[in-house]
Amino acid sequence: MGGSDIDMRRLSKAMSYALRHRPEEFGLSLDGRGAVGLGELVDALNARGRWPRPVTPDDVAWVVANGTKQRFALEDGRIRARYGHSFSGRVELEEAEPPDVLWHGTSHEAWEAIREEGLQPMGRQAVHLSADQETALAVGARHERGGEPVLLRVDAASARAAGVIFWRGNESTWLAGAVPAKYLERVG
Ligand code: HQG
Repeated sequence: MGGSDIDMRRLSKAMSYALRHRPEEFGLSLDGRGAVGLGELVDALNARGRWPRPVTPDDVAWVVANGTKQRFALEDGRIRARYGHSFSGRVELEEAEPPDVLWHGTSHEAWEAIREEGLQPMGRQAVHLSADQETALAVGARHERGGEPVLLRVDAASARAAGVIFWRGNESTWLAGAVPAKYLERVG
């Protein structure tokens, strides 16, 4: 990513770590939506990491705008992760109506549990679903090294009608509460 002297992939990972997983390690106190002032994040990144030169607000804004996925939102000088949170305090997201069908890619091993228990948030605050099959397969492939992932079709419309809450992550990512197995169909 980018032609900068700062490795933008490394910067993106540090931003994810600070905004999704360990804000306290960076001395950050996120608001209810998981947002923090851009300047505060920049100061924290500089205080906690070794960089070839100080990270600037423009570097962080570059990652927000040009990262491979829309992982972050920067609005009115405040930045937050759009999905992926794992810290214990709950992030308030805006509930949204999902498309009727969503997808989830996973490993064969996880599928053995999912077919019984349904999709659980596991280490994160929400279950992560994909808007299209291609994205789901890419997400699943991370868990199924060297093999074809398992592809699940999620009957989001019925799950929502039954009370499962959905939130928008980014263009290709939806978040949900636990999804019972009856709304899942293995298609690959
Ligand atoms: C599985 C990436 C056993 C689930 C991606 C998944 C995504 C169960 C794993 C985002 C289970 C959790 C999140 C159950 C679910 N028993 N295993 N009952 N229910 N699982 O990494 O969805 O690049 O926390 O199938 O693009 O893989 O970081 O979630 O395999 O959007 O921006 O437990 O992370 O985005 O794994 O990926 P993860 P995920 P970034």
